[in-house]
Amino acid sequence: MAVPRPIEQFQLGGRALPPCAAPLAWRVLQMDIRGGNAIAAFMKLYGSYNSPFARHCRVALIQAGLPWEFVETDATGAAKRSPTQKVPFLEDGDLKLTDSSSILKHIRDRSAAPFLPTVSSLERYCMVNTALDACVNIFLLERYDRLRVSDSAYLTRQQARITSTFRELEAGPLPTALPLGDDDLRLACFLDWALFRKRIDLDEFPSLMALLSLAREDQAFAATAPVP
Ligand SMILES: N[C@@H](CCC(=O)N[C@@H](CS)C(=O)NCC(=O)O)C(=O)O
Repeated sequence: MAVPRPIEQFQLGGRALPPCAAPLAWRVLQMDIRGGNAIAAFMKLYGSYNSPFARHCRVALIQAGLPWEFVETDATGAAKRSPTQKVPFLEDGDLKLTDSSSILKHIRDRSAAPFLPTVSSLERYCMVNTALDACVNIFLLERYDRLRVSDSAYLTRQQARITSTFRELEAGPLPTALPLGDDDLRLACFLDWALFRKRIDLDEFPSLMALLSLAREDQAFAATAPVP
């Protein structure tokens, strides 16, 4: 049986509206009347609930407190609507963004919040992303082509990349208090997804597990947890 999903599309100021209030609020939110012209005032994020990239964008949207809609989209939908054929992608009026990083930059800008303000935070975010891409690549090859890491020299290299990145991140420094920056949020989205998909074992990486536990104390992060 299908598991009911949280109604994120009716977020207002970070609070989910009850379903009965949502349709009216939804219509009101769509309109920003200026000089008699109605303009769209909400963003549409296309993605899947369990994508770690889309989750990071959902966390940022909840934190920003801006009106937005989540449009659940599978690989076929992504192939039709985005040139990269990946999720997430975002529409904000005429603006179309096809990567979680540009989406995050846009959301943070719209809410006057910083996005990876230092070279070291950008570097850390990129490093995490490289390992996350490798892990998603391994996962999708297994799912689509039944290809296992042990069957492929390149996938063995991808797996080694993930392990060496985790070792580097485990050595720290890691944050001990909220709020997390986008580098650590990306890492937490990665770790939670990889545990959910049984891609990693964090026994060897207690500091990374501590970071994930800290992230789970964040309301927006907790509200967007992967759903089996
Ligand atoms: N660089 C992209 C990566 C997004 C990505 O890999 N998304 C996965 C889902 S988690 C996807 O759509 N994969 C489909 C495919 O590879 O065909 C981003 O940051 O948004």
